[in-house]
Amino acid sequence: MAGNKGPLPPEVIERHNREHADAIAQDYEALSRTLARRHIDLSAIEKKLAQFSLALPSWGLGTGGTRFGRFPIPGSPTNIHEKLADAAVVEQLGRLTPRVSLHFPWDRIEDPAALRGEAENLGLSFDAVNSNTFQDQPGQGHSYRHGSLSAVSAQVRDQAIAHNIDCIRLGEKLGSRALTVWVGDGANFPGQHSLGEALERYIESARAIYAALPDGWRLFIEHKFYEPAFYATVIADWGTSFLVAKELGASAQCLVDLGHHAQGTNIEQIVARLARFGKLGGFHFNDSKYGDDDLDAGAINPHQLFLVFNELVECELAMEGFAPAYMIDQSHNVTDPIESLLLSAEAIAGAYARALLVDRAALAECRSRNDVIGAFRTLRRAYETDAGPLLTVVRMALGGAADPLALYRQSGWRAERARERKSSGAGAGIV
Ligand code: LRH
Ligand code: MN
Repeated sequence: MAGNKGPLPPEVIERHNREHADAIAQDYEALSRTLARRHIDLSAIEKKLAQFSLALPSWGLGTGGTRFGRFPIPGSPTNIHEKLADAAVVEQLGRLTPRVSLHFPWDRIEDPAALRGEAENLGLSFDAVNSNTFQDQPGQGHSYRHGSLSAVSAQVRDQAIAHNIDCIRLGEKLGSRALTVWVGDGANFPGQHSLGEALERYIESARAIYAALPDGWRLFIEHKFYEPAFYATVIADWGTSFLVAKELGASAQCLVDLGHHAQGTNIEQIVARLARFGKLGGFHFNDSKYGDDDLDAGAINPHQLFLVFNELVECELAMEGFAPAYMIDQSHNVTDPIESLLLSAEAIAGAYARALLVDRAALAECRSRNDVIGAFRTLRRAYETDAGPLLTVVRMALGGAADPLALYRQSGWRAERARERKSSGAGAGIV
């Protein structure tokens, strides 16, 4: 965020940081001494961390829910303008999330050019846009009850293709450079649809969307192994997503949503494979214990997040211009979304920071002579390093808060919004 464009008074952050400066300096000094003994150059790592950033999900700024219910909190955002204001608070305090990923038609945009200006004034820009052909909208011509891009009906497919192209055109006006396509298309019963023909119809539809991509745009294909289909999902896994992306062309890549894999899946290996073949387009970071729980990133399995970033750092070192789109996709059912996003962004940056602290030379050396425990310990040592002081110093240098969560709570932002915002009926978060 250039300068200080956020909704919170900058002097409030400056006073807060002055109060924390000594403690942070002591913690940072201790960490620097520890890392110096490991011959780790902190300044190079700080430069990388200062360049690291994520996109917030517009749909994650409202309270999410499940099919069993949703419990909005007072002061939840009720439209895109209020969502951007909340996103700007997350960015102003955490300095990790200067972009927002929009979801259409959940986000109703009257004037894209004006919204683009509004976002810029808040220090924000727009990342990949998301289409939605997994719900029927009022007045919609054809239902997605039996699928969308892979539907048997050509009219349904054409409607879904047209919606995706509309999302691209809207995204262009907003300065976005990618479209994420996740479809819930699939079957609940064996025999319900032809597993082969359904994919062929999806590929044919995706080709039409791909052909509408402006120069420099990417198409992200998001796989998911189940839900809402509970027997077969058309784009169920990374293999199918990869083959379709290859089939479409160089501007088509795969998006890895961490929650979209069967239990026990080695997601970091999927990341390494997709990156190796130039098809790793981006991520939807979140966490899960059972299904696609969309829990806060790092809340359940922070080690997996670290191992994913360990692969990403190896790719950064091996591949020129390696730049997947880093986005968050969470559903905040029982927390204040701003608090969850502040902590999740920090957990994701923390996983990256620890991956940057891996002694790569020592790791390569252990691997070269099959020193299994040596290699494991080299990784584990970085994972067990508290990178907190490092992240804090980088965040404060970028104008963020020493303790974003504490300052957010002190700011009274949500209580003030509760006084001014009308209660958010349906549609602020997922469900
Ligand atoms: C599907 C998904 C997809 C979004 C939706 C909000 O589960 O991960 O990325 O469109 O959540
Ligand atoms: Mn997702």
